[in-house]
Amino acid sequence: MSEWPSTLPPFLWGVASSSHQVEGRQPGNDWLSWEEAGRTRGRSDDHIDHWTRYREDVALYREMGANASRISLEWSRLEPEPGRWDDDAFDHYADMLDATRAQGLEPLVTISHFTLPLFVAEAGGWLWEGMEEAFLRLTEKVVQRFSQVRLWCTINEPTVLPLMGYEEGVWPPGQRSLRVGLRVLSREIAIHERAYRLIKSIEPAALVGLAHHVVRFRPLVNTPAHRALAAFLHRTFNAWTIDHTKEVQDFIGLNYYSCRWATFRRPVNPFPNRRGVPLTQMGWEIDPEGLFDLAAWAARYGRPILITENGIATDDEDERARYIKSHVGALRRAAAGGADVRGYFYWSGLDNFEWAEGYRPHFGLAAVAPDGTRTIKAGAAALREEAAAGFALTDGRGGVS
Ligand code: IFM
Repeated sequence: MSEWPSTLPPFLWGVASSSHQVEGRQPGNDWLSWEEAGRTRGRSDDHIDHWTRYREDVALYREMGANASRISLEWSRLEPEPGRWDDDAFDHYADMLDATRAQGLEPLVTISHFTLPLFVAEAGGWLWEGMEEAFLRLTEKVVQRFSQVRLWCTINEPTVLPLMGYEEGVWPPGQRSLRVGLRVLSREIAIHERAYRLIKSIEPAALVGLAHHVVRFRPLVNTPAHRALAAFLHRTFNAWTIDHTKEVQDFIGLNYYSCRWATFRRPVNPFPNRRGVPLTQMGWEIDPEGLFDLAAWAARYGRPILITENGIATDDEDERARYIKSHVGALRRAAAGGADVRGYFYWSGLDNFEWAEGYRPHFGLAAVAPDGTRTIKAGAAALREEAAAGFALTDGRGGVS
């Protein structure tokens, strides 16, 4: 059982992003190659340029009411060739983290958020036999160098990468095999376990976890068979990964966006939408109650819960504000019921590059013009208001502070 350290803010109000989605000036990684091969709706470019505008951005996050920022490290910058570490890139990230802390924002740092250096991807990516050792070398280097970081996430969405890249084939490396996808997932879990132990051996006080994508599965029709199917999908997609890593997670990090409806309609698709309901720019249904259910469910693991991502792609700022308020409200209810919720990270601070979907989905609390000018959107006020209202904590055993 892990406790929440008194040295951290009692509740983290954060914004989340990842290197490839906002930094620009990428030196070359598997996603850039995928984009160059025409596999995405448009290519990522340098207009956001968080890599050089990070000071402005962390000030903006502060203005949005945040006291935390989740970022990821771009492995291809830190180790552009096997064993060649780029000191300038390390220094640059150190500056970024210092600037983050100087704004009063607690950094939560993800080591791997989907992208891989070319030398790793070309050797076989997550299935390369040298992957585990390479990932651990990177982990050791970054944890030793960035000792100001107290919250580490080893791997972002370990189930999404195998699904999109190895089963559906719409992300790199473009394979289409469930069997291979499952091998990737078990490899990620094994790597997480070793990385967790390594980080704790270097920084025993750091909190280490995953950011796990969860979906609320609901029965499309209220029959025992549909309920059983929804429960099965929950066990396989949501619970399995946490069940297999619960001894090596100091917090349960959940990325939650939406629900999906369990149905036997053909072709069989474990992630169908309901028909005739409003959907976001990502084609996802809005279901704050799903976040309540999943936070309440995750309380069983006896760890602090961080919502490491939650957000909406829309151009309707009233809708964005309602989304934030209803989801934070759901979390407040889960906490009142005993879930030890310690953070809410909105995805994302800035409009950014949404992988295969390109720049069209607008998740950001701030818009970014082609010349890089940032403009905070009206919907961002919802995060500021929620943060100002504070969050009633529970100790996970029914006590409230
Ligand atoms: O943009 C992504 C992020 O990289 C991982 N989680 C889901 C987000 C929205 O699709």
